[in-house]
Amino acid sequence: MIYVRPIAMNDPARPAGALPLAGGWAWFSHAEVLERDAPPRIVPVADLDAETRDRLSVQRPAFGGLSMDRVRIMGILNVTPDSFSDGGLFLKPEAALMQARVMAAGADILDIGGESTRPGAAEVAQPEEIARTAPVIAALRAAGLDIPVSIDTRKAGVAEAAFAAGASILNDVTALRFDPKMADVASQLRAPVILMHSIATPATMQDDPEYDDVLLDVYDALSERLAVAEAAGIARDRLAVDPGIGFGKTLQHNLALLSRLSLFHNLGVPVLLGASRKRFIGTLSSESDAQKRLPGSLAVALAGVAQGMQMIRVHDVAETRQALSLWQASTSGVAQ
Ligand code: HH2
Repeated sequence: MIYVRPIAMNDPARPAGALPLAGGWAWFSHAEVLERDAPPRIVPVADLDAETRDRLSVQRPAFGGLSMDRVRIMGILNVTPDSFSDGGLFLKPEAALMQARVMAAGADILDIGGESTRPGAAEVAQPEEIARTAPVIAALRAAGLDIPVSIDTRKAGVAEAAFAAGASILNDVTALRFDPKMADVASQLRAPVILMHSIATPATMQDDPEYDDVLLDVYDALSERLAVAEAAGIARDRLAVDPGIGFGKTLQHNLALLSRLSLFHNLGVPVLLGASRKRFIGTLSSESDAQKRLPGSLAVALAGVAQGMQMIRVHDVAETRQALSLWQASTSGVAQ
């Protein structure tokens, strides 16, 4: 089997014959062809078959009502006592609502979670997770905030309660693996779903994770989860994928994924990148305090945008918005 990775470019000068990358801001004139047992090759787009060229270049359908022709910022709001960087800050509903208002000013989506999935985190009982998340979603709707809300959960009951309260996107860090009811519930809710790659559970995922080839293994796993979701009745145009940075991955695994993220466009759906404040940023910058990892987080987010990531999940919404608009202006030569 071969894997075709478009080589993403952002230069204002496009050679004739170059194709738009997933209908977005980047383009590609060459692709890297990867195989498990052969060295990579670089080929011009003219050498790709028509189906592959189409899949890599057509604009993705709108996801959760948001067009995918520009980068969408997902703001993280963890209503938990123990999330790795904002744990305990927004556990009180008033604090969560205030943070939601601040984030809604710059974010395209608010991602609300009631269970930390940081490495080593323990599972939260479903009633407790519902009690943390659903009232906050209801409160922000009651306050007139109409920003799309995604519920970050691996439990079907939490997803149902969140949708009843006003959420409209499901973000499952186990790609529908954890709760046997999740695929059916997502299908019944007609939810747009983000399928994130992870292995095992947060409690054990960092116990020496191993892959044959992390990039290709994660790609195959996401391809399989897309098929499972479709078989459960969730249409392809309601699905997005995420390589799951830090979820069952070493530093080297994370970097191997980040440097070749554009491969995931071959799955034909929008791709989300979540790297904000994560441990590998602390490791590479010698910064143990997660709240001081903004510069590294911005650098990784922009590197993802350069590879055509349609959605980026971040803690620092206003700062990311500023970095993104300057990146866009200075790569395109046009004030946005
Ligand atoms: N990362 C976290 C949680 N949910 N969802 C997606 N789609 N992608 C991610 O990379 C992702 C995610 C972990 O980060 P955070 O929510 O900040 O921490 P915690 O799990 O400790 O609450």
